[in-house]
Amino acid sequence: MSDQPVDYHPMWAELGLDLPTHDALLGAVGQLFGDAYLTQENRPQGMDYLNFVMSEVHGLRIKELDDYRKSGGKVFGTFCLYVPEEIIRAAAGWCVGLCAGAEFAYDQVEQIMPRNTCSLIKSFMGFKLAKVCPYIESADLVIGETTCDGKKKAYELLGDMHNVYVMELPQMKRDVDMAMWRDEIRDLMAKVEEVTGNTITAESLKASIKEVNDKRRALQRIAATRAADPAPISGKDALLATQVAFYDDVPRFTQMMNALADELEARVAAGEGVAPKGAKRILITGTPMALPNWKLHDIIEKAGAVVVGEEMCTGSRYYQDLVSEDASTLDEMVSDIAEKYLDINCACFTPNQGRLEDVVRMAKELGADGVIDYSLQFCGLYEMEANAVEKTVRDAGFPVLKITTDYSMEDVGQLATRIEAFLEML
Ligand code: BJ8
Repeated sequence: MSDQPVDYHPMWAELGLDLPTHDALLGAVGQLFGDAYLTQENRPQGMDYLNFVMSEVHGLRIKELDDYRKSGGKVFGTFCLYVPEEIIRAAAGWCVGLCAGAEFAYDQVEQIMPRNTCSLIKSFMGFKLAKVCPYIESADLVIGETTCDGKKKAYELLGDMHNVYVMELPQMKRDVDMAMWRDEIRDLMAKVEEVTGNTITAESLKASIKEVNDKRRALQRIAATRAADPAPISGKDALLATQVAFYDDVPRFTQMMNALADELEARVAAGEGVAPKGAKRILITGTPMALPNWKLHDIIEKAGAVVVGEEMCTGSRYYQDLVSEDASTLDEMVSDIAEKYLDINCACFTPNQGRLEDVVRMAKELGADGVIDYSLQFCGLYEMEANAVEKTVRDAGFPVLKITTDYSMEDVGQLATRIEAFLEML
């Protein structure tokens, strides 16, 4: 076998990427990863797998998607936790997360949407407009959802450039909302069957429920080890595991994350950790951090603290609940899926008391010294809810710091100063 690195440029060209711009993006992400990740000491060996995945994030994984599509398979891109991966996999579709976590081509983006739009939306639109995301270009269908107003309208714009389907998500959790949500999931099933040409059966859905639950169980094991002092894994590494969960092959990822969890459990038993025992422990709550957004974790951990949990969609909201595996009919399974997904505590719901309870519970279980509430600028939902989070967390006895930021690196110095001051008073 040759040791020559594979040249993926022909594949990227076939997907329609703008090659010079894409090369520049990959170079920047590689540098960011090196600075944030490869400078860490005493990382678990199991992180080698995620390092490898990152080194091939636009390479080998895209090649796998490409091969799958060439053999007749279909790929579905999603932006939000509410889109059930189980449904897609039950029709032999592959699901990839698309939320983008880097500032890109904002000049083009601001020609079609307001400047004061959150970074997450601007980023995915920038990736599309600049033709630098091989995931969206590999997606036969992008599945959006009516969560926040910005996303809703952005999907209309995206619909002019890509094949888009939007799920209607209720914004309350009453019985009537659940009934409507079940219907939405049935409609999604029909759409996925149409795109894949495959029928979802009770058997295939049962298998995919189990498979996706297994992925969540592996992430739950990793999360549980973070309650130990010293923490056996950095917050940055744990965040990366959840970010990669949205892209990677499900059975392979589950296997590798269970191996990582074995290692972390052994570290806990041996009293080994990544930060010195007694390092300040931080729980983060807020808007999701899509790849390659590692900004806040990086600042906190370079200041000597350790992030022990994320109450966010790239964290506990992704893996803390499982779909029941008891059902035997298709209808029962759809109900179980609807129930599990409507239980996610996103700020687009009113009221959203469950999130407040989760934050306090997690802060206690993980032995946090303080909580950082993180909102992306111009995200009205999370910025508004930050006040309730602050009050609830403070009333429960935890110091809290509210941070509003975006994907730019301009405020890193200022954030570092605020975070260092917060850590000192803990
Ligand atoms: S379930 S958090 S992934 S909607 S940050 S785009 S809300 S303006 S991301 Fe989300 Fe699903 Fe909810 Fe999770 Fe809008 Fe806010 Fe931007 Fe946001």
